Amino acid sequence: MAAGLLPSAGVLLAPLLLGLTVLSVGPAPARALHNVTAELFGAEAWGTLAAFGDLNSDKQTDLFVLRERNDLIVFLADQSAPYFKPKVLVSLKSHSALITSVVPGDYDGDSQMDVLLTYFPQNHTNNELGAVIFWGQNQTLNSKNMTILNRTFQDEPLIMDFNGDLIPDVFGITNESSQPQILLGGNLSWHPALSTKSKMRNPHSHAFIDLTEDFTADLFLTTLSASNTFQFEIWENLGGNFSLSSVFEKPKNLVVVGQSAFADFDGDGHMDHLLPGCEDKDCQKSAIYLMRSGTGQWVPVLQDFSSKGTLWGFVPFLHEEQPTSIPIPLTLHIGDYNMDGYPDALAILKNTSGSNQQAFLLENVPCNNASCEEVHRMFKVYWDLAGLNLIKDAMVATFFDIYEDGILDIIVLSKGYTKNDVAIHTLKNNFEADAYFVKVIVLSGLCSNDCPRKITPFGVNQPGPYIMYTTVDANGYLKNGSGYRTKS
Ligand SMILES: *[C@@H]1O[C@H](CO)[C@@H](O)[C@H](O)[C@H]1NC(C)=O
Ligand SMILES: *[C@@H]1O[C@H](CO)[C@@H](O)[C@H](O)[C@H]1NC(C)=O
Ligand SMILES: *[C@@H]1O[C@H](CO)[C@@H](O)[C@H](O)[C@H]1NC(C)=O
Ligand SMILES: *[C@@H]1O[C@H](CO)[C@@H](O)[C@H](O)[C@H]1NC(C)=O
Ligand SMILES: *[C@@H]1O[C@H](CO)[C@@H](O)[C@H](O)[C@H]1NC(C)=O
Ligand SMILES: *[C@@H]1O[C@H](CO)[C@@H](O)[C@H](O)[C@H]1NC(C)=O
Ligand SMILES: *[C@@H]1O[C@H](CO)[C@@H](O)[C@H](O)[C@H]1NC(C)=O
Ligand SMILES: *[C@@H]1O[C@H](CO)[C@@H](O)[C@H](O)[C@H]1NC(C)=O
Ligand SMILES: *[C@@H]1O[C@H](CO)[C@@H](O)[C@H](O)[C@H]1NC(C)=O
Ligand SMILES: *[C@@H]1O[C@H](CO)[C@@H](O)[C@H](O)[C@H]1NC(C)=O
Ligand SMILES: *[C@@H]1O[C@H](CO)[C@@H](O)[C@H](O)[C@H]1NC(C)=O
Ligand SMILES: [Ca+2]
Ligand SMILES: [Ca+2]
Ligand SMILES: [Ca+2]
Repeated sequence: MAAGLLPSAGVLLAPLLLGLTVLSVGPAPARALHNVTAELFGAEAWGTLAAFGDLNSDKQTDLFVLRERNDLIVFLADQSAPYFKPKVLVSLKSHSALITSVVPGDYDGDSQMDVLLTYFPQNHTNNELGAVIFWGQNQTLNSKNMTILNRTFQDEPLIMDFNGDLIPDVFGITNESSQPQILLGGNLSWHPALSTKSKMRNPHSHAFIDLTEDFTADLFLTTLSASNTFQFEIWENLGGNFSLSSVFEKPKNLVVVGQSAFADFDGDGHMDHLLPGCEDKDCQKSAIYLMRSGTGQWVPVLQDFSSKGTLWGFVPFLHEEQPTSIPIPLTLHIGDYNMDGYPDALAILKNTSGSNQQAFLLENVPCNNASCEEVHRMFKVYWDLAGLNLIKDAMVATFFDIYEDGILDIIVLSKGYTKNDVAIHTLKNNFEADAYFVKVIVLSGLCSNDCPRKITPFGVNQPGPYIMYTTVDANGYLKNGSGYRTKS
């Protein structure tokens, strides 16, 4: 494989490589980011980009954006600039509800993408979340046809395929019981799920992902132990029955525990568990830990968060009574930015002595420190990546394949567009490699009687590798088996 050197005049960060064992044939680190916000959005680059999905079945990923906290606008991908146009609107304005999450999916199995919204109801007295499904029809959403679920949730529900019928189901603790419940997609019937006694962590970081390597997604739960410390449970999926297969603790040093992310960090073909967090409650001392598949041991893969005299740290999650913006948990967004087979990450860090917070690219590089020896890899932060460093007050950064060319680009949301809304920034990754790359899109292949334009069914987003701000995957594309393309 030829190393993909960048053709364009990016800002060279070569000095940052000094001191590292540079791979002899490894691709050069990516370094050029181009602001393509105007060409993608025109003057419409604002609102909380909350989810991705192909709403109109044209095989182009569309963007689900929240505005004013109670409108959902779907930007459909288009052939001409601006490449994303606001076309579909559904609103909870008349309910005065504050939308908190958006999960596209086909909840009734008719091959039309629907969308599930969770929200704080008007005058909510507790912190329970309502949920509503807007039904898809004719490759769009019918703003008048919705089903309000008759239970509320303690936390954002997890969307997963509980019973293996390829129709997404809704998992969470509801107001009816302390036992987790599942709302089965299709006939929308509630059933108790799992007989766990554990309390769920809030915000949770549950995931529906194959951790036992049998090509069936298992249930990963973030819970509290009897002594109230954070722990993780893996419920193995055996033909649709979930049984507890392992429980393990958080790294001892972490006081603030972020959202778990899964990726094949060391490139051995097995899915590893990444966990960002802080060793003190104010996040003056941040860290990222890794538990390699099957080891049961946490190993730090990033501990040094200082750059040129400034100490950076993760932004701890704050529970607010009446949040003015969507609360963002402490999260890593994973994606192989430079296509070397090793997953990289994006994180939001704040200046621990100032107020600015910024998005940073964390590149997965060979380990150069005794602390990460066991896993052979670690994260290196690009402190001055041109493009990212211009965006002040960043709140979320995620990878997204904007032009669907197999190269991951970056989307950043930043505060301050208006009082209630954020600005959207899109940065094109100019990394170009002649690397072999196959994009696998995960589809249900379900297509009953309303198949779009008589084409082969393309399906809709599937839970498991779906993207939501609390989970892990860029664009919702499945990697082979457990992870990323290994080096060729
Ligand atoms: C990107 O371009 C948009 C539109 O031209 C502009 O408003 C924005 O400030 C630019 N962002 C950065 C970080 O340069
Ligand atoms: C919500 O609160 C407002 C003002 O406090 C009140 O006028 C309104 O009737 C309440 N709505 C409901 C549904 O309770
Ligand atoms: C779907 O679209 C077709 C053509 O635009 C229209 O005739 C039909 O009434 C629509 N159906 C629904 C349920 O909106
Ligand atoms: C509402 O959506 C459901 C699910 O797609 C569909 O079965 C029903 O016919 C729709 N109702 C109306 C009034 O369009
Ligand atoms: C919720 O709705 C379902 C049908 O959609 C019904 O069977 C069930 O009894 C309702 N539950 C409550 C608590 O109202
Ligand atoms: C649960 O919430 C639903 C919707 O708000 C409500 O109708 C139902 O009465 C609640 N059930 C309990 C047990 O509080
Ligand atoms: C709904 O569907 C599930 C799975 O297909 C089935 O187990 C359940 O009995 C059905 N419930 C109702 C009320 O039809
Ligand atoms: C799942 O559990 C049900 C009820 O306990 C049982 O009937 C069924 O055989 C189990 N299926 C598998 C694959 O273990
Ligand atoms: C971090 O904040 C301190 C205090 O406001 C400031 O002096 C320093 O320049 C900031 N660092 C960066 C990189 O902005
Ligand atoms: C190397 O590891 C030590 C702990 O073993 C840690 O304190 C230090 O920050 C690490 N250095 C780098 C550059 O990550
Ligand atoms: C993809 O997964 C299959 C099944 O486990 C495995 O045999 C194959 O080596 C994997 N390919 C790569 C490139 O990881
Ligand atoms: Ca549907
Ligand atoms: Ca299902
Ligand atoms: Ca990489």
